[in-house]
Amino acid sequence: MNEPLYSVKMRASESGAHISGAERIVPSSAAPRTAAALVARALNHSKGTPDFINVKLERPSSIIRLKSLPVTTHATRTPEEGLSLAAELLSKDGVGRVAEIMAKFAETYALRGAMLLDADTLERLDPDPERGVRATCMDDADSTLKGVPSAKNHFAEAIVLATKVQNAPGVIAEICVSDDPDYTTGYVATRSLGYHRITNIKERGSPLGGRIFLYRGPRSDIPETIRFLEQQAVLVEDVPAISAEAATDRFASIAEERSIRADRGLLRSCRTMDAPTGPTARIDGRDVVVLSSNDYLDLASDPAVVSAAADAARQWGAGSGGSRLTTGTQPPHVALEEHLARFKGTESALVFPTGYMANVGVISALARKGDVILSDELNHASIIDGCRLSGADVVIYAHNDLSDLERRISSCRGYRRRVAVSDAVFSMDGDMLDLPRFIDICRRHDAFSVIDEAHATGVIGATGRGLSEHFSCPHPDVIVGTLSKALGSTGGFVCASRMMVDHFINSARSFIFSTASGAPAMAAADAALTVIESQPERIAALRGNVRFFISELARRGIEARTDSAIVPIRIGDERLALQAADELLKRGFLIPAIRYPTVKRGEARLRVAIMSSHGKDDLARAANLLARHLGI
Ligand code: WAQ
Ligand code: MG
Repeated sequence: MNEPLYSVKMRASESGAHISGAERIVPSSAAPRTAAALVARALNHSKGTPDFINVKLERPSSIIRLKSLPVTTHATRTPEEGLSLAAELLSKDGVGRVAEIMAKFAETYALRGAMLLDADTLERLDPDPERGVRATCMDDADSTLKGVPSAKNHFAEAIVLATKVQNAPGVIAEICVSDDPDYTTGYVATRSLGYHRITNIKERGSPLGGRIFLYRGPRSDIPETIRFLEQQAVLVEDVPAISAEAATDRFASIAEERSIRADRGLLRSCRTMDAPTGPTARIDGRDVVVLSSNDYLDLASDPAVVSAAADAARQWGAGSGGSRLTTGTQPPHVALEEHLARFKGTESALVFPTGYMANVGVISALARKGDVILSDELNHASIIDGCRLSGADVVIYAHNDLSDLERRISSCRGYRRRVAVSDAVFSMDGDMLDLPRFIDICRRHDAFSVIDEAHATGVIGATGRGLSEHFSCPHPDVIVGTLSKALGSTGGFVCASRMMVDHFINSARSFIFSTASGAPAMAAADAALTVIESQPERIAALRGNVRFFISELARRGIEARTDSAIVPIRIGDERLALQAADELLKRGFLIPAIRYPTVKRGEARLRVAIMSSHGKDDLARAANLLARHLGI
């Protein structure tokens, strides 16, 4: 390939102050995207928002290729230790007056470039004492393959610079300290010793950094040395791989992620609720109507449920003290599992510490490499994570589009196992799976059918038993569910045949390697099931409230639909959704904004969750505020 190479340089500043600079040498075909990537880097810099970005492309008249200096890393614990190692390395390579050279370092802090020092007389040789000498026009020869990193990779840039500098005529050594406050790694490079990284060479938090190039040779050669440093294009070959993590300032890169999230309206934090959360709660000392709880039937603080938990704590203790397969199984675990199986109408049930772990455990126990999982594009994150963990091929089908599932499953023949998995009720849209058709497709294509009834248990079906009750249809092969929503407790579960449950006991790693839930959580869920069985009117009340709220919205021109107790109100823009949620909270209604990555980018929404115990007046007021705030 004889494509011409171009040097692409970017420099960004704000009010004249330098923010970001970078350069690459790339084949002409890669030049446009390289320029774009460098501009993106400048625009997302943690140091500020540039008001000036200069991008310059040049075709160098000659390019030389140099082999990378060999790299050695020294882990030092303190800056003193780091600096004395640097001095030791320099003197080992025949540099005298090391202490005086190190003292000169203070004068480098103000420079944008490096100080060029006569190694013996310590005279400054760089022509511009305000700026110092800058090494430019260089790149890693493989950089087009590696792409342009979005965050500065200190090592990748420094090894290229150091290699060029040690090949400049007359230069015998370099010492470098980064000016990034959080990057404490510096280096000493010499032609014979190579590149020595020193992991702690300055105090964390200090913005003082600089470079000294040491020169030994005739004065008459200095102009050529400076020309070489500033103008000669250089590609460095065989740069050793150092993990991006080890070479990127790890704290600065975390701060950068945070600022990008904040810019996009995607920053999150935990909010403390000051009172038990039911249909109402207290936040920052103020009473609010909660329209975001998954405690659909208001069982988390039901007296029967609470006293069952308290009794169990007294009898069995707060924690189980062990995995279910060692010493963690207590009578309340067994009783709850029997009750769950009876309630759902399956042979057997198994409890997991959380619903997330139930999905991850079940899916990774059903499928592995050589298998295929078909997964709805809007399935919950715990299903997605289970798919990833399994190692199986994953085929995503269009949301709730069972024709698409059927098309895709038809072409999944060569696999050992096929597994189709879907939420029963989709947590962010509130719509429901067509279970009879799902099961039919799975049977015809010899696939395991798995559904997650997290938002269906206690909500769907006349007595809250879920989708099979609603559709009067058989069960799928595996039902996953949670104790943490309508059952008012905490934990997850699986309902299936004895054979399948036994398989999960033996192979679901999130079950095997977790400490069992405590007896109080088990007894609470058990008592909640009893309440649901004896008071089906709670489910009727929940359904009545959902219908009422939807009609209140409709009366005010907001079209919303749901098959469950989740009512999404679409906004789109993340920041607008956040503003709406803030506004509603100020007026006493807690309705959270749901944003990426929970939903797709640009599909932010307010997500209302209805409870059986909400008052009609509160629901009507919420609908009113929504209509007013959304400007309808
Ligand atoms: N030419 C000469 N001097 C320069 C240049 C250049 N192109 N760029 C920066 N300097 C000077 C300037 O005074 C800076 O304040 C100082 O060097 C430090 O620059 O993990 O990040 O870009 O092995 O902060 C070394 C360790 C990281 C890497 C060096 O330098 C590793 C670093 P920074
Ligand atoms: Mg820097």
